[in-house]
Amino acid sequence: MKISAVIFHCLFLFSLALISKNGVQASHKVYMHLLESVPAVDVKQVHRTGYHFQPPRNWINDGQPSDPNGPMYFNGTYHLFYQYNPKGAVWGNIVWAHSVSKDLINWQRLENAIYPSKPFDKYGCWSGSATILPGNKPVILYTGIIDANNTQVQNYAIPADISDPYLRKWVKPDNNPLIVADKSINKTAFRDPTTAWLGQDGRWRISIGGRRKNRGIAYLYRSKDFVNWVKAQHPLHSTARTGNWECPDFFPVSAYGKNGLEIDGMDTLAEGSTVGSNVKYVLKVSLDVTRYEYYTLGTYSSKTDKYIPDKGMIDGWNGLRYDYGNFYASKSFFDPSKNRRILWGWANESDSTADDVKKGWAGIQLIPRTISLDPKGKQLLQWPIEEVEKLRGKKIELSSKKLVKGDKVEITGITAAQADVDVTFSFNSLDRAEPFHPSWDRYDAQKLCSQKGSTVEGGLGPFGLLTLASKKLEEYTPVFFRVFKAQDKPIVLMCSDASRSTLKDGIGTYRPSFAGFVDVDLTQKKLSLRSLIDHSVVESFGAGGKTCISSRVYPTLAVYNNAHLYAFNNGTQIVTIDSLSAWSMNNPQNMNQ
Ligand code: DQQ
Repeated sequence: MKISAVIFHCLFLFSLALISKNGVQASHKVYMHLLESVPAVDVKQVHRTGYHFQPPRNWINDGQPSDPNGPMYFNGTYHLFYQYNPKGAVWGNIVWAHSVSKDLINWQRLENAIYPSKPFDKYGCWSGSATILPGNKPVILYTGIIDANNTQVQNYAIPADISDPYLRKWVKPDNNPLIVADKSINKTAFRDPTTAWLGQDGRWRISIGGRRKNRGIAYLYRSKDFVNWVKAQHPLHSTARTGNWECPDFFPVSAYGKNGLEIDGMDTLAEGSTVGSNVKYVLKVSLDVTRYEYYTLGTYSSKTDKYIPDKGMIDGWNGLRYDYGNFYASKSFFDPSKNRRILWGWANESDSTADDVKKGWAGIQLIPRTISLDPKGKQLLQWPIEEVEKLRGKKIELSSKKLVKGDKVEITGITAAQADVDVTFSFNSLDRAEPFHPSWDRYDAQKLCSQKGSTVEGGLGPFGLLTLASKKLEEYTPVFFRVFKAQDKPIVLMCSDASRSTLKDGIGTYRPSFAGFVDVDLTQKKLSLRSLIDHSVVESFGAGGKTCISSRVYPTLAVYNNAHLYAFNNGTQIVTIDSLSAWSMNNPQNMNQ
């Protein structure tokens, strides 16, 4: 076993040892001593985002939002629920907070929708999903915590008044819980029910995340009436040595075009003569041990009720990730108003817990993304929803700008701390690309990025953007590509490197050199990059959304008007900025106020 693999293995065993210490599956860190403290409402604003979703500024105190829950579009309104601690900026006291929007940009905060109040959720209302039942009736399935040992059951909630356009109040009927763990299930790792789908036999299905020893499991339950649920003999899917699966998400994607598909009746669609092989299925799981989200593409039919990943898919820690940075507990939903599937993900802070308490807030929701199948059928494409473009203000453009080795061009005239940048780079040749050393790990992009950072001279690359940069580059977060030669085809590395993002004292601040490989065809000799920059977050989409990386960073100099944006090249191969558009981004009218 290679040293890195040994270290990884040890870390895994160590994590499992922690997990099994009291038999409770860890999820969020619990800071008991901070749960009751309500910080003064002196919210530190400097790293607060402008156009990302955070609870409004003066909502008692800002608390900590985490997992997006039960997103749905109902009667012309988007609903976003999310895990929320109403009492402080650390995880705990979990309720379902609720916000609504007409356009996914401007949000109105409502009262908490689901909160502990009954024996079946007395110790917490954890993550779950919404399903719209026939007759246009929304129902929420969520995990209730019933005791101090974290025993998990599955509950449902329905709107108290279906005619209320905002569905403000939710009731939790007395026939809850709907599902309790049987003896074969670890009841402290049994949570996060998916949106339900209907099989051809007319029965509903849901999946619930968990683990048996180290095997990650997506349990499958069926029901005729949505009330009585029976565990299927075989799970929807499971994978050895992946640890606990949280927040599973299971949905169909169209094999052609960008339109999303409903989950409801999804395998009828797949097997119907008109659609048939035009559908693929996605199973995403949030791996508690690595805190990344992995997905596979595969086949499914409600006759077998098994999801089978396609040949060649890596089903485990080396698999495809939604995002190679800070992005977790995501959930998708079908938006019938625009025939698209939308993905919401949560980005936690990368600063210390003490910083979060001082700021009075922690955690943001990343910009929702449309999700579709890449035309080659081997990966997904993610792209910021088109609505975010409504926030674009002043625009500047650049084209045909050559960057020789060492060049750094400032993109001026926009608010670099709150911006949207879309750039396409081109190059004449791949000849100068460095060879990919056989000893390098094809799956450890992050390690490679930490060794070959943006200042390490290369052949083709590093080139890209320096975001949230101070004037003299004491601080910056580079987002860049580096191309390597390999036997079969070039290997493209994409990095979002937080290692020099702040001068702040290092203690407790996580500054990873996040990175992923980009499976892209370089025949056209072009690479595109879009970055959404918002004070303490940089969300980047490589090659049209094939590889996405989100970083949380805390500059001290590169803030507000002192933040700068550059395009750079530190490779010997000349690179041209074919086209670059950058916009100042406005704040939504009534979000984060
Ligand atoms: N967060 C929730 C759990 C879920 C985890 C608790 C993922 O339901 O597994 O707040 O971040």
